[in-house]
Amino acid sequence: MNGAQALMKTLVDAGIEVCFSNPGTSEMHFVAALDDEPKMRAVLALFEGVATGAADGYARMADKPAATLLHLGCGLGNGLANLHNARKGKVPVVNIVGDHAVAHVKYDAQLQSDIETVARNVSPGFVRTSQTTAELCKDAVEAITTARGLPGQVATLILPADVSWGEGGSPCALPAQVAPPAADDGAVRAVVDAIRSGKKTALLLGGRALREPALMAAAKVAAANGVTLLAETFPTRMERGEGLPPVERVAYLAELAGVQLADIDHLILVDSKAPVSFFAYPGKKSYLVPDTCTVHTLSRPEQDALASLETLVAALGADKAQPETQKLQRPSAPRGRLSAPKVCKAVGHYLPENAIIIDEAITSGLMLNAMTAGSPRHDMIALTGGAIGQGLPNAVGAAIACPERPVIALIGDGTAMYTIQALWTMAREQLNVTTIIFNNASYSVLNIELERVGAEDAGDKAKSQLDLNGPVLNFAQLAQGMGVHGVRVDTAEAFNHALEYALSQPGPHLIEAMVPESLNGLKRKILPWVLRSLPSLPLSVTRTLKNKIAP
Ligand SMILES: Cc1ncc(C[n+]2csc(CCOP(=O)(O)OP(=O)(O)O)c2C)c(N)n1
Ligand SMILES: [Mg+2]
Repeated sequence: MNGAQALMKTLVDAGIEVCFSNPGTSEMHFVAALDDEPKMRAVLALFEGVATGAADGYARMADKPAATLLHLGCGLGNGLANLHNARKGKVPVVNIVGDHAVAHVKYDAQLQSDIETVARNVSPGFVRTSQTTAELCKDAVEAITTARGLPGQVATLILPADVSWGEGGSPCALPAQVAPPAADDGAVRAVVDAIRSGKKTALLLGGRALREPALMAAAKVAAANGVTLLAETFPTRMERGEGLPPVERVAYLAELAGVQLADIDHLILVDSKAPVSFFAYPGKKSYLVPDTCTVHTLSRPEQDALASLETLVAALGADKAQPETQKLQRPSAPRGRLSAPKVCKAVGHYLPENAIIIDEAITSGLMLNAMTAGSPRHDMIALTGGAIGQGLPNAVGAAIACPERPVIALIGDGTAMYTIQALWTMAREQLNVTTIIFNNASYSVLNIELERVGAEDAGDKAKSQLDLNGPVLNFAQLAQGMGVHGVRVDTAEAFNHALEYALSQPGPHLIEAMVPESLNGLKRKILPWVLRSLPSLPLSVTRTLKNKIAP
């Protein structure tokens, strides 16, 4: 066996059965070894950001890592933004990055670069250049173990071409996985005391605590003790809809998050971190927890969130509590001229059972949560690291992990263009993905941010950097050009029809929704003013405003 063949066997024996690849010459032995291993599915991506984002989406849904195959430092660099999103989401990914043969490095050939430095930012827990064919699979086992542990991580194994082609590779087996610990007794006691204090208490759920069994345990705590349930702003994967406990996400806009957190005396973290503002704004706080609130940690990311919540339920004697769950309550089908809220409404109206929603709709998705809250049970995947271009690749990976489940990806037009090549992979693999692009011809959110950061007197040159209005992109045609059925619609009726059609036919579909910006004209003008005045208004008024802007 050569190194590549042994590595391939090590990967599949460890349950890694999909490789999202964009190879080059240094990876050719690994590519050849794919033929020796029927259990490894190889999925070609036409840009590395698609491969890494697909591996991320796959792991979020399969609960185990996929491999990526990337070409040296430049290929890895192209894939970095989505590895960043995976890292922030605590998602396991195993990168295999090809490198020059060890003896070739000193010649500083064209593609020679410092791969480890590129990798370290996204895989702080494991970066290694394997030195010999004999050691390669031991290195791979360490990479996989690091990736799969809690919290999940991105691990990067750099594979020199001669280590790959060298003879004498021997596959290695993974050691048994060590069960993660539950919350410490002291932490549980402190949380019980906080909950019993009679003060206003909230559980802030993140990571694995947003999956059904953990949600049910948290909802028992809520039902028995009047505790509020909150979810982190950008969940890695959140199970929601009919039959599951409703949980409010902490808002993206710091001012609105401030409203949600204003009267909480005890905030209890469960696989989440205390909320901070996405960006700093002049004169505004970065840390969003009110001064009067005490933060407790029930379960850290390296601990078992479900077991921790179950321990808490037992300690509170809440086993028999009846969790509040969501009833089926779909919005009606929208009518008339199309708008982003109407698209969200249609998604809520038509959402099939067991769908996977990928939300990278940016400003066009402001109503998505509210419109799908009472739809049939589904998973929601969000932009965990804020690096746009995650959604389309995630859809590829999610559809490969869950071929029986419909995937619906809602993507902003600006965002879509970062990793648009994902459409080609959807067509090639015939994935059940319905992509909805909101064509508002703008980086709309940045127009709002321009006002919020206090950049005064933006002129035409500044505004042109946030405007996609010439030439206007045609996503239906882009889709067709990559083998995906694509339609462009500008009425709600046509959108409804296109969505019903897409959901009833297998394979990928794209619907380009021609919509005005959700926050435009007067709304954009008054939003910064409303946000600024929130702290001086009574809490009940601010709650109403929050529910109007981002329910
Ligand atoms: C990798 C990366 N580059 C740039 C940005 C900055 N950015 C944030 S949102 C955005 C534009 C989003 O536009 P679009 O998808 O059209 O959504 P809209 O604002 O119109 O709702 C940009 C460029 C980012 N977050 N990540
Ligand atoms: Mg846009």
